[in-house]
Amino acid sequence: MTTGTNMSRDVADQQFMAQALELAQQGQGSVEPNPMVGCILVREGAVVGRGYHQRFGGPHAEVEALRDVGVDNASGVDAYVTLEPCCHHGKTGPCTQALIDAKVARVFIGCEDPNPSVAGEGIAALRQAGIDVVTGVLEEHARRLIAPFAKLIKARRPWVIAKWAMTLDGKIASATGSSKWISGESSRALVHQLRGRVDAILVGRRTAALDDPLLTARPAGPRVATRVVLDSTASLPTESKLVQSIDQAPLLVAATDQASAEQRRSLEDGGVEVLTLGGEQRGDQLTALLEELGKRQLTNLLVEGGSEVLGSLLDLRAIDEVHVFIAPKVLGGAGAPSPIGGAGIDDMTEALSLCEVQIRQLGEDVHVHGYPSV
Ligand code: AOF
Ligand code: ZN
Repeated sequence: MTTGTNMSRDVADQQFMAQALELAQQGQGSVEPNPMVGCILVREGAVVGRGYHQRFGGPHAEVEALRDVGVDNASGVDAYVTLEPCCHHGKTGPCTQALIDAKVARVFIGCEDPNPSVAGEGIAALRQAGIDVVTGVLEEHARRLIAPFAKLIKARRPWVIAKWAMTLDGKIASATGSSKWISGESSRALVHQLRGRVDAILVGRRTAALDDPLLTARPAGPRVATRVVLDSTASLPTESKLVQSIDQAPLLVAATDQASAEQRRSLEDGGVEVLTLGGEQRGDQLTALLEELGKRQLTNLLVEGGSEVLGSLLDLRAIDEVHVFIAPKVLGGAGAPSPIGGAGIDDMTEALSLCEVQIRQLGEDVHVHGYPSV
């Protein structure tokens, strides 16, 4: 049975871990393909040091926090780290050694590091040095924070974020293709924030033709995403805004062997990279694309439509996170497209359902965010 004192002790531990998790989030968009990590140092119930992994290749959270308190003043502190401290020599030295050298008393950990060079060995190294280690503090939150990193490390594919905006009657454009704008300004601002922190943004050829989008983040975020168009024949016009804005962000056209050498060359002359995806079916080609993006260490992929691409991703069960914006507008029209095409799911009991759902109002729109349950 948990005693009263232990109970309040646990609550305090969770509160410190919650602070570390919040701190970690500040690295979002700057640390990938590394994980976001935060660290809080506590002495006698008071926070004395804070740190987070700020940018890829930079010092780890624990080192930042030790520097914050002063390495020589850290003896006897408790460290709250959202991720198991590393024990390997990467771009920086092992954090386990930094904590041991600083003589911290105890280490509280959110979740294990899925990186095979760490994977429990960091915890073991700390214990071996006689440090008290408590694992699994706010573990679900800690895992959620590093889910894209874990996906890239384990599946070698990016984390797929599907986004769409639709009317109350579930349309993403009118029957004639008009779609500007379904969602309001606040919703679009959130999409620009997403664009500014992901590694790549994917659209289908038809969406690129109909909307002629730029797919850049305005205002710019911490990261410039590579724009990707799924375009089997590489027929994206060189006059399109995507090609014309090549100096603002890289553009990758994911074609197949159906693309003529001439089409390729005209895009390549405009500074576009043209990729040839293997596979007969759309699904196989998309899988090949995800694998290629994973090889390039791209952690987060935002998919902005259209319904064919999102449909294929749903059919592949390849969607990891969903942002939907529902505008209080009605378009009607039997021929007006809905957000997700593809083969779809036959049985209602098999429908993709979201978990950890958050619903909020953004201007006049409703924003639904969640993760497909596995
Ligand atoms: C930690 N604290 O703040 C982070 C960790 O190439 P490096 O040296 O930056 O190491 C990257 C790996 O270290 C990364 O794959 C993950 O396993 C771990 N990240 N570990 O103790 C941190 N960012
Ligand atoms: Zn480290």
